[in-house]
Amino acid sequence: MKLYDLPASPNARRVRIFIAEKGLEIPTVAVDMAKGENKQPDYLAKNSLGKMPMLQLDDGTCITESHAICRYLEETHPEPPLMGRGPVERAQVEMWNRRMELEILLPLINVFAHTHEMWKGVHTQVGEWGEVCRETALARLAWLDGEIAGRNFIVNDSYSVADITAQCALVMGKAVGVRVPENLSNINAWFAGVSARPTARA
Ligand SMILES: N[C@@H](CCC(=O)N[C@@H](CS)C(=O)NCC(=O)O)C(=O)O
Repeated sequence: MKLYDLPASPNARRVRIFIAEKGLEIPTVAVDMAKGENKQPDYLAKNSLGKMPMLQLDDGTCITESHAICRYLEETHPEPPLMGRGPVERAQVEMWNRRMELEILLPLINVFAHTHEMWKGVHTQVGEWGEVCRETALARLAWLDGEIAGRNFIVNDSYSVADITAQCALVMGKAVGVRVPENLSNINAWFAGVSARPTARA
């Protein structure tokens, strides 16, 4: 089994942290996007979208989409559970993970994609949309701060994939200048906690 990785990617980081939390050691292959390695025929044959992360199993099966990779690892290595225990908690983790993806991570990725120099000439950038996404991300952070009041984690009282998605989103935010405002004390306390985990820099 090997993980096709993009070290700076928030989506790849989600999977790396998940793997580390499970205590697994999966070899990684760093794909050099700057050199276009992900657009070469051999990579496209494995993942026609040319994106990372991608997990290749020993029988050659390729799984893409960070959440699908995490799902596979959860099923094959259930302990410690990172996707909830029992039907209700599993649904809550799914719900919050999806919220973290759509409401926090996606706007921050859009800020990066539409305002950062790195993407100039690579794809069409709409700077104004990037700025709208910046405002959206800040509004969603204020929302999240209220939601997690009194909690140490995004869902109930244990660390889950929803925390991983949210923490990777905030790391991405820092890279594009969207920092959590100081007055959002619940998020700041939660982020300090998850960032102190030994797996945070996986
Ligand atoms: N929905 C996918 C997104 C994967 C994705 O967009 N990966 C980016 C890095 S964060 C990538 O590989 N981009 C390369 C490209 O678009 O050329 C997931 O969750 O894994």
